[in-house]
Amino acid sequence: MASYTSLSLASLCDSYTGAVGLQRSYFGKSNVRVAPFTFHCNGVENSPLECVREDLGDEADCDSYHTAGVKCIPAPGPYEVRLIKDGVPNSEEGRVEVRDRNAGHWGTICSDGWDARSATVVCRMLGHSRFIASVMDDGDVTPGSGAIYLDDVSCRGDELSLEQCYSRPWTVHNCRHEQDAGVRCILL
Ligand SMILES: [Ca+2]
Repeated sequence: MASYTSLSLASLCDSYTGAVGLQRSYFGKSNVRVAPFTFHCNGVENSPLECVREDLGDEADCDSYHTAGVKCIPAPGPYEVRLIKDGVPNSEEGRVEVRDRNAGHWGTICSDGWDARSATVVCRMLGHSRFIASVMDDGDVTPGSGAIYLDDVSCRGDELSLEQCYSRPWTVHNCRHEQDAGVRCILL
């Protein structure tokens, strides 16, 4: 039995931004003994051995079907955003699309946690300097297709780019395109 958060595994992936904990032998059943330990890490450790280890003892539910796994997601390059309205790019309002500037394909952002502070960062990334930013209701945003790159975005509002905000790791989400985030930049 493994008990961890994605943060606890981040230390296993020094050169990546995203680490996702995968439970219940996602990568296949192990044929070696599964150590009955829970690791409590805060993400800054250089090795899981530096984390506080809790021995769950012989009673633990630690058979070979409960092997922990880690998936490391390559860090995206600088983000680029655009707004899509009626199927074409619009400088002031629409569905927010984001891409890794070095990789190419556009994807969307989930509206979970999406608020005016995050919208402010999007308007700034679009090059606007004097504006009032607001979020569009899900029902006013035409759903996109393809990848959903960001979810649970949380910005302070003074960031220069969305990669400086908190979010789940790139491409990790629990959303549908009906929840694609939208932004309105009212220019002053
Ligand atoms: Ca979410």
